[in-house]
Amino acid sequence: MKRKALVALSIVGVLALVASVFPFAFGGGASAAGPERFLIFTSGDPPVNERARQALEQRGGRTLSVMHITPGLDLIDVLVPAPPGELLSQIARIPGVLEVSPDQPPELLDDPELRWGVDRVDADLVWSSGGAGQAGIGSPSPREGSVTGGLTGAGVTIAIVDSGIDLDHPDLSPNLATSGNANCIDTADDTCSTALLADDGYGHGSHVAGIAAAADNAIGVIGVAPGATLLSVKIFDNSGSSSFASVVNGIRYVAGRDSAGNVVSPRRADVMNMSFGWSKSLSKQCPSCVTTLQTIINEAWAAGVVPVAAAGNSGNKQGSGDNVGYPARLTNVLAVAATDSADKRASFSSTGSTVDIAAPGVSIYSTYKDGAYATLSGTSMASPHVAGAAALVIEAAGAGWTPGGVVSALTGTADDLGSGGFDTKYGWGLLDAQQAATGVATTP
Ligand SMILES: [Ca+2]
Ligand SMILES: [Ca+2]
Repeated sequence: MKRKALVALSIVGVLALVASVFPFAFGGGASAAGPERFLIFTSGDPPVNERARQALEQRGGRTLSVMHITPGLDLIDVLVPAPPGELLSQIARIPGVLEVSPDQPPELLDDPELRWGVDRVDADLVWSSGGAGQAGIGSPSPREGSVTGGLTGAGVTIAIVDSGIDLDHPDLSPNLATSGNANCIDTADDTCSTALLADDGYGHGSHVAGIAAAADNAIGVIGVAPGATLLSVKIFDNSGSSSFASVVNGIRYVAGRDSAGNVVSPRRADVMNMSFGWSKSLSKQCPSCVTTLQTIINEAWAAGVVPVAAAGNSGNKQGSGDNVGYPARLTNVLAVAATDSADKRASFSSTGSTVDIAAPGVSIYSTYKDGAYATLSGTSMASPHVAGAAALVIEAAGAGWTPGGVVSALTGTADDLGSGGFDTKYGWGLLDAQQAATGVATTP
């Protein structure tokens, strides 16, 4: 036993050493022996792309897709045989190749250490008043069948860009879009396909979807906007893995664009929830990834989509420093911090000047995969509260609403928390969905 442990330890030591000498060798999340996934950013000139592809394919590499991001920036998503070091150096030296990076898959922003497991409940369970998921969205807490004010998000579509949505969940299926649900991770090139199921085999996306818009149907839970339409845009597979390309394609799908950036449809949703992200060090690891994300977020914004994102789970106990992640820290993204049932910032909730608003994100009970329910924590859970509230604001505003107007309504009516006015822990304060949508102040 002792010897076995020693051997295991020494392998870890060698791996760590190799990884530090060859930073490319263990990036991308693929196994060390198999081909690994990389992102090649180019100036977009066809001869440059061709030279990069030739160099790659002569050495047994494979092009998965070429994405046009913006004039002067193309992204080639590739598989490179191991060890990739020399080939990638060669490609990086081609004039017009701007950057070579290991794939940068995003992470889901629930907190695995706080995952309380799946609680299967009886179908007749009705939302209890103790449910933290409803705290702060206006009181008294809405219960099944008792939604008042006439605002439910009806006619508004919320895209859940996530691990899919449990398509036959009795508390979600009534609100699921009848067409357009797409899978952007199980295709060969991570483009979005409506031919593949956008079902959730992981659980995170179903949880997020329920917080935003679980049905008001006398079972389970009720979402912030129980009359809104849910569009599933699956960018995480059933094991919770994703890729940079699937994010680009998924967000573009919501904005009505194809992977080449061409407008192929009006926007497919009015609100886009992103309970995933990267740490802010993405700007050092892959600067062109950040440029790419800002470009596609701006496309969505210009198409009339309200982008809402989890601020990140990189906060510290004292709430100091700037540790908001991407895409939350980008321009034109509403960044959501997490609070607990006492309206205090969750210690994991990221802080910084790009936090816009706060919402419940600790021990949130919502829908889960396989028809179940679960309690999860994270800024992942805070974000869809705001996405649901955005749907209420849009319904109330009627024709002529703009993403900027929706953002102003949400931040301008938030209940101030922490230090007076805007602060780096809560942004403008705790979401007040009712006041944001109706203009009527409620007692927190
Ligand atoms: Ca329900
Ligand atoms: Ca404040």
